[in-house]
Amino acid sequence: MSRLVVVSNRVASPTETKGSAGGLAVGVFGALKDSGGVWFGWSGDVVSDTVANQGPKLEQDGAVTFATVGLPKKDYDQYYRGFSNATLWPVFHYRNDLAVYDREEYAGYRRVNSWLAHRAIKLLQPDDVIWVHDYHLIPFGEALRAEGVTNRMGFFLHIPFPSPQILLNIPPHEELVKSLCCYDVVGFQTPGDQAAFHDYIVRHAHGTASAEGHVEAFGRKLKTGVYRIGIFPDEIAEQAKRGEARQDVMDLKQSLEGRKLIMSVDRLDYSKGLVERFKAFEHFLEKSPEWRGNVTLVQIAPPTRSDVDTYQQIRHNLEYEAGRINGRYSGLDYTPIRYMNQRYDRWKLMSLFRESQIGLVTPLRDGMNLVAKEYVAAQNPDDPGVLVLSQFAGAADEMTGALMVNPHDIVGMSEAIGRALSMPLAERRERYETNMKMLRKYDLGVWRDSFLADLRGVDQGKHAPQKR
Ligand code: GDG
Repeated sequence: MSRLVVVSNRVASPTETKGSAGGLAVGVFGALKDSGGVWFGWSGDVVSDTVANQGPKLEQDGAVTFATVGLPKKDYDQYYRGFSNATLWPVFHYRNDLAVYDREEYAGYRRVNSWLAHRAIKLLQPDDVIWVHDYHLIPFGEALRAEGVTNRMGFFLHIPFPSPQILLNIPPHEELVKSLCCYDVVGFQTPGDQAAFHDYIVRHAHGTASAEGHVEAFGRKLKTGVYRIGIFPDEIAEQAKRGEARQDVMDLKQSLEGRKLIMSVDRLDYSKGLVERFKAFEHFLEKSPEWRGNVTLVQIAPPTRSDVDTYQQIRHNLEYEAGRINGRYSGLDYTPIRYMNQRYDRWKLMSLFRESQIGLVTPLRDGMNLVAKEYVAAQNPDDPGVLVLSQFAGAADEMTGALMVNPHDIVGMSEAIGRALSMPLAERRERYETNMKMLRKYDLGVWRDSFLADLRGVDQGKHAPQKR
């Protein structure tokens, strides 16, 4: 089997991959171990130009090489903080109102992609299969092609692909889609994302796209597909169960004094609908006085991208809302919302999920949302909690056993909380089983293997220079 080269914005270190990293890193690492290969990308460090140009730092773990580079401050600002996270992220999550566009940042985004591609070329072998991840690296494949790389190359988009009317807001939208067409396989999380891409191809790029995912545009042929990212449910169930008896979890249980628990875990991001969620919980307490003092919402929200302006704003809003609602409904021995702006160990999260009666996962827009899946997998099958899920998470396609909500409908979410809290055991079990079936059918291994099977199936000679 040919080697695999994975390229992602951030590369987990070998120790992280084995320890606290989420399922995704573990899943990708599994594929790398099977075929041998390289995981290439940014180390997460901001360094001087001299250090950045010293070449990738290499760490070996069995048949897998971790190759990382640091980024100079200007590149970090333009590529990561700028175009990736202040333009692409908001627009792809349908938040044009929060997006800024700056030509220099876009130039920096392309420049860094080309620079990264140059660094990666030295690590490549002729029949390596290259798998590029996410919105930071859309032009990476095109940059490799420009250097004459003819390997099979695939791209997976972890976040939503917006409908063309939204995408047109990004001035260089055509260049971005053209870059995507340089890959052999482009993967999306849901049929809706794939359809939005096809729609752009047909209506704005004068190309063709078939229902089977055969796309022709910009003089290129590629395959698109839907590859639903998943988890390994049994591993999570195991982790959640093992944590049950550990001190931190017992402490939490004790501090709840028999109250019902609602769990929410999200990176602190405006796409996750945190403020709306807090308001829905407030509305629930307002309309259901019998529940005041009897139910607690634990919101864990580790900070991310805190140097991008809009992220500071969401943090302030959330702190304000938590304070306001707690001011209104707290008692001497009761705090309705426990809001933690910090990262917790993975096992702890899974055990807390298992202890809770509701998993409240209400993003305004989300590519998939793995927390929704982890919540279900962590439940005790004999007495499972209820997943309340936004219809705008990619996971909503599969998690049909969830109570589905529109995160803009505060009253609707508040009603769903009430319904979940009083749901009979038989219904909870039935909904849990429905969700578990899908988690098993589309687990992380299926995602990885189906994408790689399509990529490995591409004719390797496709991009070879024509002989005269
Ligand atoms: C992107 C897309 C898509 C969260 N807090 C802590 C922690 N987490 C873990 C969760 C979960 C992961 O991080 C978050 O994954 P999500 O899928 O929910 O969301 P994004 O980070 O936005 O991921 C998303 C995903 O890519 C995969 O394709 O589903 O739509 O936006 O695993 O458990 N882990 C630990 N401590 C925390 O405090 N250890």
